[in-house]
Amino acid sequence: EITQGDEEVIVAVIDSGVDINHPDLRDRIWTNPNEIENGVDTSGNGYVDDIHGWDFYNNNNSVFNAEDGDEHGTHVAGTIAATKNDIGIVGVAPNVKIMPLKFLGPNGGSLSDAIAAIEYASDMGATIANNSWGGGGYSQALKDAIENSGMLFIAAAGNESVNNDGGGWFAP
Ligand SMILES: [Ca+2]
Ligand SMILES: [Ca+2]
Ligand SMILES: [Ca+2]
Repeated sequence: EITQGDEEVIVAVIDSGVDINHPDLRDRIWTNPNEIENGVDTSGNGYVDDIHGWDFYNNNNSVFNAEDGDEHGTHVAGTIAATKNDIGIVGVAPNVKIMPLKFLGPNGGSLSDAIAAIEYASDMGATIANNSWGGGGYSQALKDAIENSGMLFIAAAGNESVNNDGGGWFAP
């Protein structure tokens, strides 16, 4: 009676990579309508062949790398939008589309990549960004990117039972 989401709603998963071929996710992955796989930036957004998002960690269009341990982004994507079928799980909004934006790898991620991912999500039509990560100190650049994105910005909270209002630390 509330909502299960809509195909028109794009949720950016800014995280480690997302297994876009997972049977519970493959029908839920966003596709860049203006990009084709041909070795050039067809869509003109500065990213070559960004068919299903971008890997800011490795700086390429492969949004899932098993060797990088891309489990967390896959898990998060499933919690959001795993397909309503007879296998696996069902996400909280199984009708939305997931835009995989990887910026975390085996050694974490960089602030500049996080900001680039936020800007990409906003520019490419995501209206919601899921950010199940944290760490580092206050960043005016990150705050500005979030404020300028116009997206509903979902952030991790409650990890390690820490009060985020107190400036706690939490791992991705
Ligand atoms: Ca492109
Ligand atoms: Ca292309
Ligand atoms: Ca399922």
